[in-house]
Amino acid sequence: MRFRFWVFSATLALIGCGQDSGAGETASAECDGDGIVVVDAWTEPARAGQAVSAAYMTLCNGGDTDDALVGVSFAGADAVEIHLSSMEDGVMRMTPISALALPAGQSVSLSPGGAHVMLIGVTDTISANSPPSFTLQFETAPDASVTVDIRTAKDHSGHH
Ligand SMILES: [Cu+2]
Repeated sequence: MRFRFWVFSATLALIGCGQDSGAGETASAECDGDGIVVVDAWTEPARAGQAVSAAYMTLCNGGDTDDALVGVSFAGADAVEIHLSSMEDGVMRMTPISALALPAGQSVSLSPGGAHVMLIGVTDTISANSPPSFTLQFETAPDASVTVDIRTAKDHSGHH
């Protein structure tokens, strides 16, 4: 079991490792919209049986009241968590968070090296032929369904 745990940790480190800039920070910018709009949702291809994968997106809260992303559900993984990456003493760490703040009039980006949606125990193959559909749960706004694009992040190579 020690060995299995090590493999799992190494995979987490690889996935959590993205661009160095912006680690631990959540980029935000002003935005307009009607309620919460999800744009640019993407994930990498993943095999059924893969230990972990991650998904990213930008959430614009165009409403007048602060909200928060409090959960993500996806039928093709054993568990889905919202994680925050941070750099501590040169080591990238990921911390599960129960809510990601979405201030009114701001867009918040989940991106490699920062906040991300962690897919734990992938059970359905994720590919361009079968793009995943997530349901996002918010503190106040109604649930939103989002279809996620498949991309390959080139910046993951060479970091291992
Ligand atoms: Cu993570």
